[in-house]
Amino acid sequence: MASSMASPPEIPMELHAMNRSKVLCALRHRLKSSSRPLHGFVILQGGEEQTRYCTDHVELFRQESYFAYLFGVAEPGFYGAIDIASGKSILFAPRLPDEYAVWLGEIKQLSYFKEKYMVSLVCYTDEIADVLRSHYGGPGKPSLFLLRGLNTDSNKFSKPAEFEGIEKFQIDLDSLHPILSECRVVKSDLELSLIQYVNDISSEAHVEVMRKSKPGMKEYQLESLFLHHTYMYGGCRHCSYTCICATGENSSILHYGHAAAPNDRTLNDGDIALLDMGAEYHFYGADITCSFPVNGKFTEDQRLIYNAVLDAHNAVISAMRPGVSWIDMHKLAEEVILKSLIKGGILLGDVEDMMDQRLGAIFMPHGLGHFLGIDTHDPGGYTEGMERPKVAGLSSLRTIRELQEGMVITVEPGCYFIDVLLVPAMKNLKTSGFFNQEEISRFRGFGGIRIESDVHVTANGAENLTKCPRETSEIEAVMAGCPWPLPKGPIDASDTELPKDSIGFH
Ligand SMILES: [Mn+2]
Repeated sequence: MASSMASPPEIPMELHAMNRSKVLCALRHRLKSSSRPLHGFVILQGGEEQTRYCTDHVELFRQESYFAYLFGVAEPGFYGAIDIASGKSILFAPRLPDEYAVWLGEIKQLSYFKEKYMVSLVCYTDEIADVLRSHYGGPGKPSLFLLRGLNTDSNKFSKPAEFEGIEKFQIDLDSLHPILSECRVVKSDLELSLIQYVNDISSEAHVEVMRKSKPGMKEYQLESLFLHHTYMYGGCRHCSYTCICATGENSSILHYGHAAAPNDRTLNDGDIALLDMGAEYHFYGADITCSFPVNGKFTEDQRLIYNAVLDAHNAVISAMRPGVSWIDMHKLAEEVILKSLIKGGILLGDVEDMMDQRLGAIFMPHGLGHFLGIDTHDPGGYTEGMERPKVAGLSSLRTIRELQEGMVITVEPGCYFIDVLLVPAMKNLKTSGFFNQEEISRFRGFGGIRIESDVHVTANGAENLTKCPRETSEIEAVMAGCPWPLPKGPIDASDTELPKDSIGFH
């Protein structure tokens, strides 16, 4: 019977009260610096429950992320406001029909939400305009600061709040989004402790999956083991994103696991597995990738590519600290990987020339990492006026910012053998000379390796929140039955040959 060293923590609602004061403080500062009055309201509309197409099948609700950040409300159909003058926060709950009590349970009193969510006042959503006007102490029409802005990962816009009577207010659509997004970039200690918790339970689940993987299984069984562990022992009902459980050559498909490629391949002896899976707890998520051989022993080729990626992962984390440019970290990862491929005899020539020709992007077409928090791709990667780089590889970066204390960012270098990139590069006159054609042919169909950890930028360095086996020796030991974390002292190979049943993994 599997068990867990982590257990679901109490949910700290003061986390959201602190988020509100942070946003209020930043907004007041902005208003003051442009000589605008410190009156009006921030108002956000929470998420609505959705049904499946034309049916009455209700999808499991997950709160909209900006609303979750400010109010921590789990239920659908709410609005939330912050009074800029007084700092008071007001929640608006939907007025539920009497039948709700028959089908969906007790209709909660407003006082229940006031206590649960630590706000100054709770009213109904059909009272928004009246309540806001009655709380307004300033002259003229009260201003409303609504959330409208571009998500630079999806290219979609957030939806500004709409409610009856909104025309009686002065609308500001531009001020809030950049301020709120920026507040989400730097994490508080309470946010960090939730992100640490989802990392702990997700790391543990990855180890559980590693231990149970063997040839003959299906990829979806690995997904199922992960989901079971994080829900059963971690109380994580949601995961941060759809699990990517790619094995064999699927491991070079960057976003494998979608409906058209549903983690349904059978694992073969000798395959590499690339598992990108993360749990979510009280809106905050983990984003972790482990790569390992499904039979528990790295081949020489797998070890070469794996260590190239691990060296890049470790070099980046060692170099991370406030003030460091993320573009430089991306290039550092590319350089470490290219140097390893040269050393391994797969590439020929000078690493500087390869960097000039952007050869790194052939093997790692995605960006090095992204902000992480309530969203897997947390906002704030590009601030106003920042433009995406145009060149290959760097154009995939979800942020190009300098690191700052309190940021949480994923470090996820990878090395993949993707035919649609590799074949043209091997033919291109500018890059063909870099390839040892004989050696690289062995890697066609190899798939790829990614190692992804969630890293907190500290005052003078960085702290890795992810606690998975990373060295090849650690992975082999854990897959052979060693406990994790490994007992102190050198790994003794004879200890690792215990049959799995004898130490209770089933
Ligand atoms: Mn990621």
